[in-house]
Amino acid sequence: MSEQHLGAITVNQAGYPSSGEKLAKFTGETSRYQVIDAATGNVVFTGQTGIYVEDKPSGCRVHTGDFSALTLPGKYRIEGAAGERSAAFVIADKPYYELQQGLLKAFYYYRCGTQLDGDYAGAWGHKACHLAEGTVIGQPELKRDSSGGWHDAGDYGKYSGPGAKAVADLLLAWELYPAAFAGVHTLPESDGVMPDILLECRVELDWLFKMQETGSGGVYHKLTTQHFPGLDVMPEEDTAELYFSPVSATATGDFAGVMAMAARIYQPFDEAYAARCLEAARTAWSWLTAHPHVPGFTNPPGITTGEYGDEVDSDERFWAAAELFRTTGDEQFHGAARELAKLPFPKYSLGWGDMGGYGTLAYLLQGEAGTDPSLYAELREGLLAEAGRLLRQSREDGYRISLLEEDYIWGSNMLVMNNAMLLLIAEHVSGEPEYAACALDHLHYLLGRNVLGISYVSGFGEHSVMHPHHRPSVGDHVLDPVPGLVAGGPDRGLHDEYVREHLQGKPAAQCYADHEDSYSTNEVTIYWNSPAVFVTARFNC
Ligand code: G3I
Ligand code: 9MR
Ligand code: ZN
Repeated sequence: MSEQHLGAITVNQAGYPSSGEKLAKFTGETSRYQVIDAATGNVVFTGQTGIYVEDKPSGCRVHTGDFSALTLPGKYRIEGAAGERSAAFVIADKPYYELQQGLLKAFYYYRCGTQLDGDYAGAWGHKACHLAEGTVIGQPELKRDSSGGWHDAGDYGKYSGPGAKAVADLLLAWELYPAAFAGVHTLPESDGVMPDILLECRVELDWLFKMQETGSGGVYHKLTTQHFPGLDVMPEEDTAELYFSPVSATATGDFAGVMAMAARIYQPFDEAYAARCLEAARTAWSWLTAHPHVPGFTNPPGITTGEYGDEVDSDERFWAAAELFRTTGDEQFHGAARELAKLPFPKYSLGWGDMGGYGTLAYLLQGEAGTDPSLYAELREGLLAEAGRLLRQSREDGYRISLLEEDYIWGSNMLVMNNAMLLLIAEHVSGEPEYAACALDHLHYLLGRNVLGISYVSGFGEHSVMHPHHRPSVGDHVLDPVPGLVAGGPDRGLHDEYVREHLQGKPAAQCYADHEDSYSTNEVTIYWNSPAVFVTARFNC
């Protein structure tokens, strides 16, 4: 699959805004090229690629063709001197509208516990799943309602921390770019008032409430079967017993953070719901203060599903404190955030494991008034320094993204989108447009301007992911995968058998296989989609 695209001309297959910069990337020798109208074959632009970069992550000599002068909306391809052709792309005023809708709709497809039906689900419907009560590990007599929320990924587990990251990205997208979500009412619950993005997040928040231990306020780390089901098992056929794994500090911190955020954001739409979120956040915070030293989560005996282990919980605690402070203005949380900020965890990471960046955003996005001026300045400068580093790295990269060779890890596309998110926050904080231009380059990579010429979003682009490690897409007998899903992307660690057998010795950015067996490069997750929603929202305002 990947080989045939190498040496090709790659573009953002979702297209380019009419007024902006338009670059295509070429591998191989410098060449003349032409842009042709996809329908008529007429040549509309001719150019010559510029100086090349020996690009380490992709292992290729990469040239750039700049056709920014072409601004006429239409559908085009680029043709090289030897007749090779790029995928089709459009030039349009708002080329990413459908993409953003599709990336958000993916969360509807991830829904658990409800039937996805014809009108809303198209060819990709299925029956309601995972409706049984779950057993709390260590308390076999305790059964709890476990239904709802989103499946995590290509598997059907539901994990509190990763769920909180996904919701946080979506809520931040709404908070920063509400215009991008205006007038979209396409869900079964749409009422013309609450925007779809908030309705969709409520699905996951409603499930997260069920993950909070009664009494203590601690949050169960995850809810899964003992083992992953087979790859072609549809959700409603996955009927093995469900287990609540024990409470963890990371899950509890993430829960407090996202509930505090939700309390603020739902307030204008549904006061009672907002109050419930805040109460849940406060009780989670109480659990954290009562449990200052907690070992990191590890899978209990007999459970082999995703661990999401994380030894360090000060970042999740920091997020919780900072977000509770932002929402309530209560000095108790401010004091805690200031103390936690002194600890040496990453302050600008939007991980699933490193959540400190959300705390930093909570602190900065409320504005300076009422904050500690020195902490505010430190976080602001640190954020801009980090964004500056990403900018410099992107300028040196053949494909203009910020990933170094060692950053092509499991879920590298999350880093691509998280870094773009950080750049956009830097734009928001500083007003500097160069950060946004760099973020857009990251979107271009995700949508096909990469060494493999593949769009990593299913259903978007002429050469997009066709065989994700996603159980419904494998099991549903529909040729096309569920659309709008972001695949993990290249992982140089070759963490599954398929890639170990097929991709030995490949450069980092080529360590990807569009094959359903490659769970380490071609799985999909809610928290790889969510930062992509944030990024596309910025370019749809
Ligand atoms: O952080 C280190 C980095 O310092 C090091 O240089 C690099 C070298 O490989 O590794 C980095 O750690 C990686 C870690 O993810 C960081 O995110 C590990 O190698 C890598 O194995 C680990 O992968 C995680 C994977 O589960 C295996 O645990 C993915 O992030 C995580 O997204 C993935 O999550 C799975 C769930 O378990 C189950 N559901 C599906 C989901 C997606 O595949
Ligand atoms: O299918 C599983 C996927 O959802 C997980 O992210 C991945 C990593 O934990 O594991 C996959 O399951 C594989 C298992 O780990 C090893 N045997 C093959 C399974 C895939 O069919
Ligand atoms: Zn389900």
